[in-house]
Amino acid sequence: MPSTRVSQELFARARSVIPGGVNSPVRAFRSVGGTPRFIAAAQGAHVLDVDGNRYVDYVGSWGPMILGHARPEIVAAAEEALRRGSSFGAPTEAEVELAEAIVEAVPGVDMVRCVSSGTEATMSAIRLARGVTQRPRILKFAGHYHGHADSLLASAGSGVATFGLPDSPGVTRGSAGDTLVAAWNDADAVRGAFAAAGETIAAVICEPVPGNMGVVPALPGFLELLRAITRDHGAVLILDEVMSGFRVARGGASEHYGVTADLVTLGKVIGGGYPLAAFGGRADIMRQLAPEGPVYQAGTLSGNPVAVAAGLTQLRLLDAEAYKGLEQRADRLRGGLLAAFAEAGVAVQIPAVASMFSVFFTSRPVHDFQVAKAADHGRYARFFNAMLARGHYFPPSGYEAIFVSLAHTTGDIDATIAAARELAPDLAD
Ligand code: KE4
Repeated sequence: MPSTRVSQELFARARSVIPGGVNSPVRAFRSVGGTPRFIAAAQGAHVLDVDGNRYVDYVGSWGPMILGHARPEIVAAAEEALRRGSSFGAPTEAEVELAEAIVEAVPGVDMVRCVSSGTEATMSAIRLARGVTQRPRILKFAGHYHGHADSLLASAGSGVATFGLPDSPGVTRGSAGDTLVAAWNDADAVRGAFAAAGETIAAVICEPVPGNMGVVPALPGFLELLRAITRDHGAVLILDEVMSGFRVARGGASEHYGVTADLVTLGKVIGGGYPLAAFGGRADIMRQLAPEGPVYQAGTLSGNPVAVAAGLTQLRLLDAEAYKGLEQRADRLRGGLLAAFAEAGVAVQIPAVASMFSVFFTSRPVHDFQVAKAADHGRYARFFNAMLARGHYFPPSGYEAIFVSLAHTTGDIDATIAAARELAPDLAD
């Protein structure tokens, strides 16, 4: 069993000065148990922890590292930008180039505003939608995560589309109360919400490829329903592509499904591993943003030159060949895992959209959060820890997406599959 002594020591130190010892909860390994690995370095498809253990990495910093870690072109671009100054609080040419690249790639995006996190992007898109429609309510879906803005930390009550209940202490009923929550893929719940309160709904927001309850694809026609019903009721359709943007296709899920939103939020891949996110969409809506319009939004480090240099370099390397290569890698890994579990008689679902997929230990097809939650997450924890011990770092939660990168070789993926075949019989009980 590889040593984790230094990670354990650091984790003990961290817990005395950082809540839970981490700067983001999922990193704490709470749902899989064990000691979070403190990472010392990363290169290509591999991460190295502080005890010297090397892993094939399928977390990829939760999405940004689509080209692998420390990609030379991105390192060089960031270094070059850094030497010219790290932050000016003033406009730069590179921000214009990044906005133009996003406008060119993402269907329906005429204008873009950069921010520093996905949470800022979705929070701002919601405010903009409420500002332009003068309506208070938003409709989201159970199991979808859009960052930690108050109005989006609302969980579903029982029943069809219910008014959101605060999903965290500190979120007031006031801020969650204007959030309607429906089950994903439940067309009747969406129709019911609009029939009951359509004229008060400013926006529908969804992850068009959910990746925060595991990957739970939209059923055929569901995204088209969201597009039609928002258009019919004068509501804004917001596709939260922070995770799926530039991941499932260059134009994200909008391109993959052929559904054009009014607003799109982006993050992760567009920052190349730096704090950079964005929201964009129809010009008539985006022009309502300050300073051109009355809807206020701002950010000290928005469009940061170093982050923009890295993100722009990453986007410029993501051509059609890149997406073909990503899907080949993901298909190989997914197929190998399915075969390994089938051979061992382990019931598993591995839903996928393009190169995004996740592993649910259940025999039931997973179409919404209820079924995702009913999967055997204890078995996922056993899978996670057994793979980690063998040098393969999957997401430390069954509610996350598995990411390959263009740096993963066939050898890396086949080694991961071999490890899964070896341990699958232990998961059969
Ligand atoms: P950030 O504020 O974490 O940059 O983005 C929030 C966000 C918004 N929308 C979607 C679809 C997202 O997936 C996210 C963040 N994703 C998580 C991964 N499940 C980030 C990892 C973490 O929370 O540490």
